[in-house]
Amino acid sequence: MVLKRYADNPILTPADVPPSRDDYEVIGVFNAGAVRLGDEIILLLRVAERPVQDDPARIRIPLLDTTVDPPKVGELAWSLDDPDLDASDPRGVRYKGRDYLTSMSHLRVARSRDGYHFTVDPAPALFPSKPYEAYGLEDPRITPLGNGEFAVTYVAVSNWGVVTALATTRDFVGFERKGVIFHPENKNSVLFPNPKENGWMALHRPDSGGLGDKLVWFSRSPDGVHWGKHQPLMGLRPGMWDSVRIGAGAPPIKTEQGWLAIYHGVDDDHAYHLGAALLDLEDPTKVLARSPEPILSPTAPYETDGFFGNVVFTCGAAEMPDGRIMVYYGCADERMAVAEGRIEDILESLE
Ligand code: MAN
Repeated sequence: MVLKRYADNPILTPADVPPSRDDYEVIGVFNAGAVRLGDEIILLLRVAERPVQDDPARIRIPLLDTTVDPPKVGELAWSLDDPDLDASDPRGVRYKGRDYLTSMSHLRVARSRDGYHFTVDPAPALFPSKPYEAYGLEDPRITPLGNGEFAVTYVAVSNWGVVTALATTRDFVGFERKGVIFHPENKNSVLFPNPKENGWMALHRPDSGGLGDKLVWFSRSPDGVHWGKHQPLMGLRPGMWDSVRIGAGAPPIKTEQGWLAIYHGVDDDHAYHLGAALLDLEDPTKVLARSPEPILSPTAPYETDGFFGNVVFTCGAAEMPDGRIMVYYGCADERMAVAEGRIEDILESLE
């Protein structure tokens, strides 16, 4: 594998993260956005939590109650033998034809000086507060905008569907919500850095739910909020590691050879791998090369076993001054790990 795992992985587990309230338990800390800021690495963690499950015969699920103003955290509970309940997928339940998630995620900041040991903030940075966020905020990607600001594209989930929303921040303390930028169903969205120099560009993954492959699209915007010129960029490759579905991961990195985009791919056995693509510098709608083999596959026990096993999934990587790249990734929808490599080695592995 081109990426080498840190020997003391995982770097964060649910036990390292206090819940947002006393009657809740954290069941996952994963799929974090990452950015190097001065001499620190900042992670924006996806923290999944739920009410403490105190009765083995019942399931309690969290969600934002948007019937009150301001919205507040509420919950639904059902008996597990209720014939109207389908709880066969650990990630979600279906009750009387309506889908819910079994946990609600928020975004939490963690900081590190060495890139391996992180201090997690005691309280959420971005917590569900809008109707389109009623089931949670997930999988944030952080892009430096080149003016001291950072864009955070995140997945917002509600009974309206799965959308991509945008927030901006200067300090990872205060955040400004800019609203939904890609309507349902859309996730795995990431912005290219420095829009002043490169234009506003995004990779994202619409999903019609009906006819058509789940592939990566490319779009442009005049301001980061209004998006258009949508076009398919990268498709599925039957028989390979990215045969079933793909999605953009870390923000594309500008290299002399082109934009290096690390993305995830799902194979025929439902395993989530990481690989990379090289996009033309002048015209990023041209894909120049892709990973013939994954640069990281779920083989370590903390990747194969967990809440949802056989998953390595990245939302962020940190470019180091010495040409290394630290790729932060969620393992089995439960914990965070880091693997590193040299950008030139990743580029060389592409075909
Ligand atoms: C999938 C998984 C979950 C996520 C939902 C909604 O089921 O990626 O982790 O919560 O989609 O985005």
